[in-house]
Amino acid sequence: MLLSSLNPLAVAQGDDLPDAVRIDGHTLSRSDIVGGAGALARRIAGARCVAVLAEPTPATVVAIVGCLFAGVTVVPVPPDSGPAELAHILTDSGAQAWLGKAPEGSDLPVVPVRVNARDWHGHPEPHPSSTAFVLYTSGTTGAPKGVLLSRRAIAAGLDALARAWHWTGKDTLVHGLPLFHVHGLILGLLGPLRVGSRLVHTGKPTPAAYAEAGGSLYFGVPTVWSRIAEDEASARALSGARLLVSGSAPLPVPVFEKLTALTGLAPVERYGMSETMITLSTRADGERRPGWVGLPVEGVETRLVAEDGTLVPHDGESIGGLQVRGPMLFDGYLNRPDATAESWTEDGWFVTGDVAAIDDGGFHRIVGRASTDLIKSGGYRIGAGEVETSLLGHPGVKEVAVVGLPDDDLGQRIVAFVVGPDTDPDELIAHVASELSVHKRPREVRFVESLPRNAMGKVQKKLLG
Ligand code: MLC
Ligand code: AMP
Repeated sequence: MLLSSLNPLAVAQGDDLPDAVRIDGHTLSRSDIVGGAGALARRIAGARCVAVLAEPTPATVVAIVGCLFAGVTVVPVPPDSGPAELAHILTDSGAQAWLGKAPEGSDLPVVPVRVNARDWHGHPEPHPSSTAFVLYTSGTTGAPKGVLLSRRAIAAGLDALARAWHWTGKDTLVHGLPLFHVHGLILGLLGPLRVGSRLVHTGKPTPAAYAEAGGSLYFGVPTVWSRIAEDEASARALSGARLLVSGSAPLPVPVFEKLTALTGLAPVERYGMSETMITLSTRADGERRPGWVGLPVEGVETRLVAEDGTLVPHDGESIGGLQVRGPMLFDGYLNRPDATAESWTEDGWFVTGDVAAIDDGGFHRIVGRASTDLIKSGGYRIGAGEVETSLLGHPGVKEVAVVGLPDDDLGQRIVAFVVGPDTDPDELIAHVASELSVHKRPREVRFVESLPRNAMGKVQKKLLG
């Protein structure tokens, strides 16, 4: 049964489920999670905001649910954050402590998470408008921005997906995605806890681990599905599942087709953002069309707007900037009223920055990003500007342009075009890794005499490749 508020554990009200969550070789029952989180919630009650190093472990599950019980905002931190990124996330969010493990060198206090502690007292339900999470995500330039997600938005977003995918307590969800983004954390952890299904977290999303898990519902980014489609035995092992769901980046049509042929299941593709959760999806009981992401989920409205501000017709061909509104949208970027204001139209629509087409039946096709400066690699969103700033801090780099070039495995791979004396490319890649998280490293560095610029001096990234 779905709840109208965000009681994160609808399951707290049902029967116990001995294997509610399997993660990192451990099995947690519903009562393990409720009792452990309850004990933690008592200890942190009154705190405002804490950081959680989002490793896929039982401690992370208990920490996050404990915060939801206590009404404490969580900042999930990527475990591989480089020092510059980590310092920004902690300062910008104002996190008061680490809950559980802390990375080396951090001077914030640490509150231990005792997975085996138990407390069964209830907790007053925090206000639905309160901020459950600050999720850091890259913009085109500058440091990552903190996306404020309320309890209300998360509840609305998850309930809409449960309806679109017929997701119920009978399902076992399987995925191995990181627990610091909308996909792995909100959909992939809070989803099962709210819907009451089981979760098997595979640690890494490898084809073999997905094949072994025996689930009914699988989540993956396109890189994961493409690797599974290349591993026929693992793909065939998924044929007993109910739904294979892809999102976070475009699912290539050949991968859609190969997966369908091997598993007998046409994947469900859905579209979302950290700022909006999931707004478009094909349905468990509806058409699944390769290259298309389907219809708005419950409560969502969309429109396409041309550069001159006029509305674009829904003829399946004409393209425009995709704007959305709905109950699962974020409450703005933390400490960034400028960026928040820029992302909304005066009449209350969120400007996604993606370009799309809509057909006369309301089906949506995502054509790409309006800006070349947001790269999607392996489903991770990476701002070209952040990587360029890091590279410019290396003495061997005079000028640089970072772009995402097409890649069969990752969708896009990060390539840095560098003007400067020939330096060892690995040294430049290592320099980025010393400041930012692992997936922000360029895969390739190409040295060039100069960067293509227009008459205004702006680098023309579309000419690089
Ligand atoms: C990576 N490696 C590099 C490198 N980059 N080595 C040298 N130079 C570089 N530039 C290393 C990695 O550390 C790894 O090492 C090895 O190369 C393989 O890396 P990889 O090819 O990237 O594979 P992998 O690590 O397996 O990662 C692929 C992936 C991962 C698909 C598992 O990208 C992933 O988890 N993506 C999910 C992102 C996600 O959840 N996005 C959702 C955003 S929310 P080693 O030693 O570790 O093997 C959102 C909203 C929505 O978008 O709609 O959902
Ligand atoms: P993030 O903030 O990491 O959630 O990234 C959001 C971006 O991922 C969107 O703005 C899109 O560009 C992209 N995206 C997510 N899902 C899809 C999809 N199914 N097809 C194409 N792009 C997608």
